[in-house]
Amino acid sequence: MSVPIPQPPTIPFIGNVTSLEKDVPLYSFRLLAKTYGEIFQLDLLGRKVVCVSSYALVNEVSDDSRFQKRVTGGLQEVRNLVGDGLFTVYSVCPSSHFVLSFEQAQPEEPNWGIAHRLLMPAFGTLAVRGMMEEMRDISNQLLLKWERFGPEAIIDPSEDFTRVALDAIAYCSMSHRLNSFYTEHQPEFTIAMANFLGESGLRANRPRVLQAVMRGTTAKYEADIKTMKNLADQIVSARKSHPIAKKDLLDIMLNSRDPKTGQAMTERSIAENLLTFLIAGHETSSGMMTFMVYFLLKNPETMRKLRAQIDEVLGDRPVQYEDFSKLPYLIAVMRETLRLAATAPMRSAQPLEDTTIGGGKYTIKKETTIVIQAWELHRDPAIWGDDADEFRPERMLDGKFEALPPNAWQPFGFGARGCIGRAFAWQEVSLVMASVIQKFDLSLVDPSYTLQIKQTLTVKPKGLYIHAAPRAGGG
Ligand code: MNH
Repeated sequence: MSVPIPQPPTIPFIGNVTSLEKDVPLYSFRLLAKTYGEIFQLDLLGRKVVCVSSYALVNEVSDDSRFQKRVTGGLQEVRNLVGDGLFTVYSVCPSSHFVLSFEQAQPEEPNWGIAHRLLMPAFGTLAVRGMMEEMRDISNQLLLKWERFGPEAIIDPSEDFTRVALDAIAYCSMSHRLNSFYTEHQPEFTIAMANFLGESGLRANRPRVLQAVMRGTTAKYEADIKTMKNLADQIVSARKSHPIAKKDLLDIMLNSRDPKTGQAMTERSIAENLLTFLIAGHETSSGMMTFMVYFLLKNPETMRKLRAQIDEVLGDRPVQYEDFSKLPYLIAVMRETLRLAATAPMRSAQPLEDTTIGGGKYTIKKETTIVIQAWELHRDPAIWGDDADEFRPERMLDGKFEALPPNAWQPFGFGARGCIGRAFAWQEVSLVMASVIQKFDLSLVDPSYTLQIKQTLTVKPKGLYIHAAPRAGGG
């Protein structure tokens, strides 16, 4: 028997938009989940959105044969910059009504298939392993900066991790140095990207009439897009006129042919995917490292255990790829960080046909947006128990992580449209965080700091400042 999906009271014309906090929609989504339970729906300026947050429902919609990624809201606005790049490409052509089989249900905009097939191996574990020394080059810039600034300096870890993440992606994937550590303020490109992502999120929930009169904001938005496109075009054309020996991602995109169709990627698609990596690959990783610092500083016993393992395995030599498998506690801390603070807090899906979920309880029409709330999923007591809100890396150790039911831990999304940069992010965060903890005693500038969130397309701690004191003995 089908039952209605709960919905908060609506206001004429604008529906539930006022239910969402403008700066941190995540707070509102979480509150609504607490109030209405595992499923509720919202009317956002005529867009109908169904939010699911329990393990049972999320597990059910994590099924590529029935549901596909939906590009909507802020993500749809990001298309203003990266069009049908990997991250923002539409799954089903909006006009298509003929999705008949699983094979045909694969993402349909052709540029997804071509880019996906060319880039999957290039982002695989083995290829990423080959980027270790380039990542270290960037990571060392952070270590050197903190060392030279000394123990009194007030550090904004989110800014410096953003420098690391952006520079690492640019250097590893396109052999381009952004050199973010050599400017006092973030480089023009970084600022343009941050503004662009913030504004993309805001535009998604702004009524058309209001958007139309906000000329200054729109002009700024367009200028930021231009700044970023110019850099991408520059990188591509510089490479075309000066090829290099290295087979980096840019080289693969320029010179390979899709094994399935024999097609090459167009120059536009290459530029869009370069920008896609920069977008998809920096906020999520830098937010993850910032949350990790926050959790470690709030849980000194965890920090002590992690430090002890790092000291035991590494002593004072630089971490190597082979060490990662000997640092299970580091891995557990990383998993637990992404459980409690998935930096991509929501993803959207849509059913391919009118359907029901929850054992026939809830009817969901084809092309309805389903929002999957990772923060709630990752706290479902049915999976995580009564201490689900506690930061406890031990729950990820000794085979417990491997024994989790499918889709219980889903910070990297799901299925065909899941994260392509997972191995890259994992290696980068392992390298940077192992090195930081090996070399510095971290502390909060304000010991009474409590977590606040800054939300753009992703989330990260806001107003977190730390000291980083080089460890006695040189570390
Ligand atoms: Mn990443 C897709 C999370 C690091 C490039 N990424 C996704 C999705 C999630 C995600 C969730 C699915 C989004 C959706 O369903 O709409 N990604 C992360 C997290 C980290 C991360 C939590 C780090 C921590 N991602 C990276 C890095 C890169 C990257 C690093 C690039 C080097 N991610 C992508 C791309 C996609 C994606 C590209 C889109 C893949 C596709 O749709 O085919």
